[in-house]
Amino acid sequence: MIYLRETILRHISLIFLILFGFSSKGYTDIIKFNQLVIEDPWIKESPSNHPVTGGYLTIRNLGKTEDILINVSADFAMKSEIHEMKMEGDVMKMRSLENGLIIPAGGEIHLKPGGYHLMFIRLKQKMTAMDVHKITLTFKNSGSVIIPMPVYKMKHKKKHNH
Ligand SMILES: [Cu+2]
Repeated sequence: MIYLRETILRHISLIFLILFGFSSKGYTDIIKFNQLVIEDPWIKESPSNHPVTGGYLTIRNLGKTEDILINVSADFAMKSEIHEMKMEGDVMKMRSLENGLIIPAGGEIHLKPGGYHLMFIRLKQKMTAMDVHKITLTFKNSGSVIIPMPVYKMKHKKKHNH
């Protein structure tokens, strides 16, 4: 009888461990969406009253046809855009990609600091490290997907454990 109770307790604590293991993270950093795989999304922490910040992620296209990221929206910003960095003379400038960002068939695009990025403009709230925000990405062929994006500090280096 005692043995049985211990076994049950052990099972219950194992279940708690599993639940806690999942809920302590609260989000996943790999999102499969149709033929696309979205990895390591994150938003850069913003200092107080800073009006803008960047969002970063990797988008892989496992399909045989290209797709285009045509829109991004976030309820914590008045406006969200897809940006590229470009040298103009010897000055690095960023500009909005009005026609979207092509994700080539079988290819992958990295949105990262200093390169392509999501731009969240006129923030309605401070982006605080470890908060998780939901944003909507819209692709021309695959449609819209809502993804969780955790906030990290500028120099955050994501460790891969997969
Ligand atoms: Cu930008």
